[in-house]
Amino acid sequence: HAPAACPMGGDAAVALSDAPTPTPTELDQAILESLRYRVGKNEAAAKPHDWFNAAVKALRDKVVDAWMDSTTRTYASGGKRVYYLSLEFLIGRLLRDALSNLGLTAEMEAALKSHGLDLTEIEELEPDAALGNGGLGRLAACFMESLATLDIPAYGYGIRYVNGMFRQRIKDGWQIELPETWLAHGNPWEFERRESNYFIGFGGEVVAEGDRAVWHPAEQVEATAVDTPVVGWRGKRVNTLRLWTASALDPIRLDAFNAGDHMGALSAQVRADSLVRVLYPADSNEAGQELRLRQEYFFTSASIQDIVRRHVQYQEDVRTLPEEAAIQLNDTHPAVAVAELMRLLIDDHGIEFDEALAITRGTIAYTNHTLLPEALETWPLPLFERLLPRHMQIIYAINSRVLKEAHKAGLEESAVAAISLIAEGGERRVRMANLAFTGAHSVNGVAALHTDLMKSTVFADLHRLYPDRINNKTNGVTPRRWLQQCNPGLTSLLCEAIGPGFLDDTTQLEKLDALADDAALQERAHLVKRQNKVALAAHITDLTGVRLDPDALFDVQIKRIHEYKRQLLNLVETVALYDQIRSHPERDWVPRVKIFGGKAAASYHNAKLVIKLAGDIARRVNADPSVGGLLKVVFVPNYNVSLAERIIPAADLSEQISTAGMEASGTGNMKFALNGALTIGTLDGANIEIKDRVGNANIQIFGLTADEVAEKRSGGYTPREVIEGNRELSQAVNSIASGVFSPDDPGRYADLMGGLYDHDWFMVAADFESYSEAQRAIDRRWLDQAGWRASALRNVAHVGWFSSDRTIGEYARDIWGVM
Ligand code: GPQ
Repeated sequence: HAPAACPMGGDAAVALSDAPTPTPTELDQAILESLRYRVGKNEAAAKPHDWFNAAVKALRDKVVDAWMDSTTRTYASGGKRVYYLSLEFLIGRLLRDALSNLGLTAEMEAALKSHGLDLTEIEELEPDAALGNGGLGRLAACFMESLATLDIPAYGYGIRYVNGMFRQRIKDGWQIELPETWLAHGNPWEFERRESNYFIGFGGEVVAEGDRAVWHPAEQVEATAVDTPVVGWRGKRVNTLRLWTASALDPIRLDAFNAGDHMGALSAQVRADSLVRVLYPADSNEAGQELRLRQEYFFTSASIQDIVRRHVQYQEDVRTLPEEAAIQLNDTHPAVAVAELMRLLIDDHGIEFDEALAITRGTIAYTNHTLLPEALETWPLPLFERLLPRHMQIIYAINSRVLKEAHKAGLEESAVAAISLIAEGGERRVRMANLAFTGAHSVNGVAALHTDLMKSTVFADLHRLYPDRINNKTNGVTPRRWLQQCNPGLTSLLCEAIGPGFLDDTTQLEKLDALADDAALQERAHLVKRQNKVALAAHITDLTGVRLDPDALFDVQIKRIHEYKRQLLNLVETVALYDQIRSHPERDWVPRVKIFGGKAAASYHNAKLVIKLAGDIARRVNADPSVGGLLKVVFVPNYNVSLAERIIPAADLSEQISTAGMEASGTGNMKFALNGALTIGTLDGANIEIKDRVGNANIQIFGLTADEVAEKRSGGYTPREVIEGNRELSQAVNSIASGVFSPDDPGRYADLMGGLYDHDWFMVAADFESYSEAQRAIDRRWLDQAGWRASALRNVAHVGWFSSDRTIGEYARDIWGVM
């Protein structure tokens, strides 16, 4: 899969830090040695999985060489380090990534081939590291790669979940959640660091000893570091992703065991294990259980202790922390870092409260990823106080400073109440977003609209008090994984067309604009896309049995299932289209394949129902001879990073149709455009910035704006009238509601459709007509193939700005003060 025409293809242009690029025989030698001495097999006995392990371990040695170089350089230069704290890292596979970034793909291919093995088949043996839910976790993974690429000394900190994102099975159309077991065959990439361990306390009490507060936790667990190297583009730098695992201080109580209580003897270890056992599958919605708060504190405390230890070991004076360390909080999941750092500064280092707060603010910055009220973390105060009594004291003390400032600034009572770290009225709760905001020097949103809405809605009063704190950092995606690695055909073509400069600077993709009308280039880009579609179609047939026509328009919506993302709008329009095709078979319909994929949180009833509805529609439509293959619908099970890497390069149309004002940014939107798909989307999140760059002629925008949504919600929106006033819409909604697609259970969708009539919070009815017109406009664009292909090329040309290298460059300059 190495693009032949590209200098990167043979990886000849890749300059490794020091080490000379090994010839195939050297790498082959290393693999054979690794097979023998680390896997313990010879060639005759080796199974494919043994070869996979041997190949990774041989490659890992090259990674380690560059890793040591990077670490030595960092310690020698003494430069500021960046720490990215995230409860999620949605990494996917690493073999292709490491090979490509080190420039060893061709060598590995040749080495494996000499043993009759195919690299693409070996790659398939690697499980996805799925330690994240969706966009937030994937962003963290893209950022780690860009930090290494930009040669910024950085550590990612998170949890080494034993079970990552659940595996989704579709049984009779319903989602079933199965445990995911990525570590079942070991993890050849990681290094356990038994010497890097910390005690993490929970519960107990705080006692005054003189003028010091001393926390005596009732319970302690030990956090141990497990490190994974993160290779940047061209292997310039290798950084560390440090994930924590947990163990009991006393793994077995022998007295209890000997007395016959075999389970009780192990209970401390079981409790510790539970901390790192499973990723909460909640995405943009609350997971308000105690175990979640324990997970958050466990990994945050271990990380902050590690950061402070590293600092004092080399700098002695803890007061210089802000000059040497920048801590970025990925959403509020690690927001307790504010109180934890304060605790260490005050209780362990004897620093006064106000100075501790200044140091904390100088070090910490916070990224917000949603405005959805149900996703803003708050914890019942009694729970928080029971689990973290010392932190609760510190939070009260911060709050008292902040509220005094608010009064001094002359803010009215309602504003002061909104700013408080404690929500009053009803059950008192600790507001993690307010804690993060007040404990940080920078608070950023992830797209321009989102940042504006932060200022005018959820953080309006905090923004009045601290008007310089909120700033925007529009998200980005790594072009290595999301262009070079997932779409070698297009990468190779681009190298030929505009030269390889874009591999190091994606803004050079702009050169493609001048060539977008070139018929020969259009044809070649079309053939690349078609090849990708053929490959995807074969894969989907394997997974689902559904056969797809690679010449149809591939229309894709892949993302978590969420009402605000409006898979339902897409499905209702699909039903309307189905009706139209049957009523007017004589029209010049564009053959379409509607591809859906995504997971629903296990407890999210409507999201699970949407999956079932997609399956019900698919079964009916795909079997109907009267649509004559003009419409196919498929729900691809177990959507994950690896599946995204197959689907995105094969997409013609990217569905980014969230209710305006609700999708903070989106990042899938960027990946699709980078691979030459056109976007059909609302003026939401980063869609707006994509539109600004590709131009209105190369994107299909529809629907209400965020302001219009807010206005409609504030009164006078009657979805029933809208539905009844649109024949296509009411027909589609009524047919779903009355059981046309669910004859086995005709009432299945009655409530779901009833919700559209009665409140329609997500504006499905309000946006239907505009969406449906936009879809017909897409059909017209498709019928003009030259126009479509030029638009596709212009999308690629103008979205280089959405590289996470650009995003990380902005964080580095504006927030962290590195670079
Ligand atoms: N996002 Cl709060 C998640 O994926 N999970 C979450 O829990 C929250 C946000 C997403 C957000 O919905 C997208 O619009 C963003 O593009 C993404 O974070 C990265 O910022």
